[in-house]
Amino acid sequence: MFTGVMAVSSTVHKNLIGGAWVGSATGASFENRNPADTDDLVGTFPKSSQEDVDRAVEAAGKAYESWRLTPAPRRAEIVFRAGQILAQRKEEYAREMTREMGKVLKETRGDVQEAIDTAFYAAGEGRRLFGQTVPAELPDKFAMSIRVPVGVCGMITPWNFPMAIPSWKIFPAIVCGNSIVIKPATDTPLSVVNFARALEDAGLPPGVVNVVSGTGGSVGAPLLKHAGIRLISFTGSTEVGQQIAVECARGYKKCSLEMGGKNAMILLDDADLDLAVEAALWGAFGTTGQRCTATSRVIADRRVVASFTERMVARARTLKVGSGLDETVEMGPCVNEAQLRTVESYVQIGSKDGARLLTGGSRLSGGAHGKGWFFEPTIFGEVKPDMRIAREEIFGPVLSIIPVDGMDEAIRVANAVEYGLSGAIFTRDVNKAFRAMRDVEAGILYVNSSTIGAEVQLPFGGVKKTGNGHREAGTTVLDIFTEWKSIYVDFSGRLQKAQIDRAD
Ligand code: UN1
Repeated sequence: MFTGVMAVSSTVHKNLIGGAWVGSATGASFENRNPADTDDLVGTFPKSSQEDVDRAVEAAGKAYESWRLTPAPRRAEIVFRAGQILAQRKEEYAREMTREMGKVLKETRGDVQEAIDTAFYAAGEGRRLFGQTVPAELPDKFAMSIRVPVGVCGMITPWNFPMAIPSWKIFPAIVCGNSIVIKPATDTPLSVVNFARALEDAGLPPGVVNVVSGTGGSVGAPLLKHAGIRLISFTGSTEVGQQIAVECARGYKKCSLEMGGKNAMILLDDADLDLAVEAALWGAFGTTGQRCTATSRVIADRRVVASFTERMVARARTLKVGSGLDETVEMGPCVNEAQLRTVESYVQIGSKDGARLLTGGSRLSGGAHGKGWFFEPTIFGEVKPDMRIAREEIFGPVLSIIPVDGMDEAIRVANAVEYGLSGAIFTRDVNKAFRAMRDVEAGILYVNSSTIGAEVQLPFGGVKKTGNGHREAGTTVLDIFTEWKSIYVDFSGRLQKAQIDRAD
């Protein structure tokens, strides 16, 4: 349980390499501070480099030899136990997560819950991991496909879902028999350390999961280039994802990328407006807008745009912004100063491009906001589809309302961006709902609900510059973390030639 003492304590944290918690090879470390109160030092973490990465990859390679031979149901039982441990520690880990990255407690509890859900789902796969048996074209011959692990996997994870996203990758990866080196985001290493502790306490053998903290340049880059790494799994910006893809191509590594979004909620003239307002509020300002699934555009039919906008602005003004550790707060800070500056610059860009700033637009300082990176919930109206705020990912609490004439234009505008992660439509017309399901270019689509809040048992990912064709979660994640092997067993006792030995 949370105590007052924990809120002011800070700890020296270590890397996890080969089952031992160790400092960086150089002894260097970096600070992790609370974005709601920068006087609050959450802890220090190893500032690692090439040498630490080399050791971790070596440990992972060694562990892989026996882990890949451990029966998948046994591997999965450890994952199941880790899920149970996370459930016991949910409150503690949620509080530490809020303290290190700012989102409100009910959301960090949700983040840990998403990891628990993933554990239980992935654990079930330990007794499935289905392959196929198919008929062979020759007599006395058997044909089947099986899934085999990829090897040592490198993972580079973001700060906005500091435990859920590592869990999407790590749990299925280890059920499949891989071993891991993970570089957590520099803003949120503690949640990955906590996650690794749960795995350790669940009985995971040393070296199967290794944690190396540090920057993209000094840990991410060596990980990408390391010859011992067979796969890189990345969630983060589209720009960095592209660099990773290029580097993986050079090294012939398998690579799965989960990147940006510019998600639209389409609001038709028959929509339940009160419901749409609540959904847009949650989608745009939940996690301070820092989700790749965040609602950053509402594309509204002109017949309802005024009344939607009026209600939306009124509700946004009531949102309580502050420290996520305060249960009454609805929106926490931006994760760091750089993110806050990006949001500020997009507000300037939006105003300069001629959009109408309807509410927010400024940093909150003074009083309870004096020591954190707080920004007002911000809404722009009369946004045109070609404006930068309507096209570029902001990753902050900024919503653009784009008026359109009818459904055809709404879909055109929704699709006129480079991303395609999530989308939503609000309508009571089932025919229109099905058209949106078919025509919106996105990996996830919601009918009469917000663009955020995916469940772990369906594929998660997107099209265009959002992804590179892979899907995490669901059973599709197994295609990332296994390779297919096709097996032919000829029990005829003679050499049979496929395609050639036939009667005609
Ligand atoms: C992300 O923002 O990177 O669907 C992940 C959702 C969450 C996950 C978001 N379950 O919004």
